[in-house]
Amino acid sequence: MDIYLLQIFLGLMSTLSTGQCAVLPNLVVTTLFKPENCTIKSEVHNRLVVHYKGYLKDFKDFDSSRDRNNPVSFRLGMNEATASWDTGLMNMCVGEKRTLFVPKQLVVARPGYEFLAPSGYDLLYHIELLEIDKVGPKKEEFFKEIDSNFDKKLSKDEVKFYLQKHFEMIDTNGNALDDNEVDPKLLSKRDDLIQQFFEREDANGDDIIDYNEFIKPKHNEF
Ligand SMILES: [Ca+2]
Ligand SMILES: [Ca+2]
Repeated sequence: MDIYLLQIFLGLMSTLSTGQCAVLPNLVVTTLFKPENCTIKSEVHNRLVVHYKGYLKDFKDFDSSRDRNNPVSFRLGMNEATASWDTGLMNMCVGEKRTLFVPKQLVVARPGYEFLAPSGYDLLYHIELLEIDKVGPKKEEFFKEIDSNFDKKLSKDEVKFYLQKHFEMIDTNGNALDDNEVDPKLLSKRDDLIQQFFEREDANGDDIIDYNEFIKPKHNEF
């Protein structure tokens, strides 16, 4: 990403809000493997990327991200995936493996994550933490700021509008402008910036950055 665009974007990101974690007394969390190097641990707000396998009571698996070769990403402690994951995957380090036993009365799947938690069954998950993205919540706020029609997709027009809005408030040195005067240097860069932004974030090249494309951690993240 263009460093200048990055500076603008980072500067506009909102501060973090506070997340809450429910206490689930009947959830049984067992650590199967803990790497020796375990200094960075998962906390509320972090975006986690995990592989999991979910089993019903009879040990028949109902779902597996490994079989699909497609890990699941969610924000910890933010009521995104399931209540049991919000609680059971705290203080975990990359490479660590846990099982979570979730009695059926605690099985709650959030919208968009229904595949993780069939209701009416006791569930057992085998989970491996692949990545911790500490900037996840900032990206979340940023996405919402650009997504003016709230459809969880960013169009080029929305990004253009967003940049335009902020170009009217800032000059090339990052100083505030008076009277909605737009710096022509910024305007001349706008289409290039949008192009670079889409090259980076629009993984499937359909000219729409959907929510999952955007929040998926990139290896050269910020
Ligand atoms: Ca949108
Ligand atoms: Ca796309």
